[in-house]
Amino acid sequence: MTDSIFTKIIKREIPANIIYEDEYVVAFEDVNPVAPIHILVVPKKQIPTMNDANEEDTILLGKILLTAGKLAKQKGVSEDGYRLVINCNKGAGQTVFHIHCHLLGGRIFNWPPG
Ligand code: DGP
Repeated sequence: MTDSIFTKIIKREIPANIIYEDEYVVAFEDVNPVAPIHILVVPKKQIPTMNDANEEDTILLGKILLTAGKLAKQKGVSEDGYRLVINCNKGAGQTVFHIHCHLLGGRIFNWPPG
């Protein structure tokens, strides 16, 4: 598998505003923000889509969500509310084929999404 753009960010081969890192995940600001807070939480393991995740990724998937929740608190949006989004495949708008969770906050979000 060739390195995704996110793996290149994780390896510091291309720049990003990295705000969190541990042994499982990296979080950085989205280059194209659609909300005042728009952070991507990305597993270090390069899994292309949610369709490719399996039982062995259970802890990793939990780490992604827990990290997003902690960052929401840290960024001060946890009480007002925030949205976590994982797009799977082109029909859902996925453009980078390395699983990632969008943390969106700082504005009102409609439901259902467009
Ligand atoms: P998705 O559509 O769910 O695959 O979201 C991909 C997001 O990744 C999109 O909001 C823009 C962001 N993105 C793409 N390339 C880069 C990059 O090189 N750096 C950063 N920081 N974000 C990127």
